[in-house]
Amino acid sequence: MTAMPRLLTDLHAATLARGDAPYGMIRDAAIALRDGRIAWVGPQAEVPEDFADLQRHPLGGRVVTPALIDCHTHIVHGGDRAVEFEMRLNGASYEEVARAGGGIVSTVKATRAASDSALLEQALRRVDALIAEGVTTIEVKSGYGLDTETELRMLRTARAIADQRPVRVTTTFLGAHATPSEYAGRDDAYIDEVCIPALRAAHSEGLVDAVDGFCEGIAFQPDQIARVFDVARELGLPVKLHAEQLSNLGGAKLAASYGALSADHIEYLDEDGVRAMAEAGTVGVILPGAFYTLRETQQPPLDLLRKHGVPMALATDLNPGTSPLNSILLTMNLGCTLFRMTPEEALCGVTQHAARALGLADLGTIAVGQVADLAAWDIAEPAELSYRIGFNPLAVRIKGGVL
Ligand code: DI6
Ligand code: FE
Repeated sequence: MTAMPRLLTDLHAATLARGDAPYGMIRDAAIALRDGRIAWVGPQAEVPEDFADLQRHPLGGRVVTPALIDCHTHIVHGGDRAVEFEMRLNGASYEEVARAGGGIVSTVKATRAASDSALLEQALRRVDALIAEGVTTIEVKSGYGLDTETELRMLRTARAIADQRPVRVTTTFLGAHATPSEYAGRDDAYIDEVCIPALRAAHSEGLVDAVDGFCEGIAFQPDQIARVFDVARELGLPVKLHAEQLSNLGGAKLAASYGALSADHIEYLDEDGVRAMAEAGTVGVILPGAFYTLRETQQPPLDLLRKHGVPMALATDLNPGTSPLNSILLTMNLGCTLFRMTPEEALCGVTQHAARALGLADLGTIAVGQVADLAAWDIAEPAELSYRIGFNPLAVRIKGGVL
């Protein structure tokens, strides 16, 4: 569908773009859309002559925000981990679960066994739930293949999502997610013989927008992540990192040294790491779904991130093991209730700062020249988006100026 020029009227615009009012709010506003971009935004009483004759589309006094962005997902994967969820609740230890074949390896097995069409079909159902909540951009990681063929299949599937649904997909190579069973005890060999060649193959097929890794005691050490990031830099690809989720290995500081787009999870981040992120312009991505699912206790240092002006994004981390969280709105509520983000920080976290975490400069705010990705909500105040638990007030979703 093409984007017809139009003037959205009778709305309140939470622009997230202007420093003065909270949310950058413009009450009784209008937004002019042209060629899929925002041509003008301001008080409806001040619509310029140029836009006065556009076809009007009244929004009934609703609050309009930038469309939502889920900047950290593992939405493409085979199988699920419901059985191990049940085993754990029946008292099984992580070791018993692992011995029974649970954990990341069980998702790797299911993903390798799944056909391309099955991977896509299962992903589309998860994508549809996010679309229903006003999401127009989704980041999708590989990382459950852990062999070249399956890593490529995962990334091709991610690209195929955007062909099947009105969403923008950015892809992230996460070969350094875990060491597959065939390389048990040989992490370095896996990095050199599989992860890095798979990255090169994926890049040569145009499948990679960014490179990620899991820097953790149960995954990869900083020096192993650095070997992958050196290749990303050689290929001209930006990096991001699962860092300080369960311990502090200095992952965020390592990521910042590569000018990373983001460091994600960061529950165990210290002030040294926060300073490094602030200097590098690295976004802190807050992932309450894994913290909630794992019943973690160490909270990310929001006070330090605020003190040093590190932008905070917020995302589902949708993955079958530690964050089977398929709702960006519930993610906002968890960010506020579990970590005490403010509702304005939460909304900014799934719009403007989520865009920054993906290196997308023309998304995430309502401002002239930005892509016309918008959401109109049946709410009186933006705080309602984080306040409600399990309620979806989306009224209108606009992607690229198309309602
Ligand atoms: N951190 C996590 O919590 C997930 N991956 C990661 O890097 C775990 C993924 C899984 O358990 O399937
Ligand atoms: Fe993740």
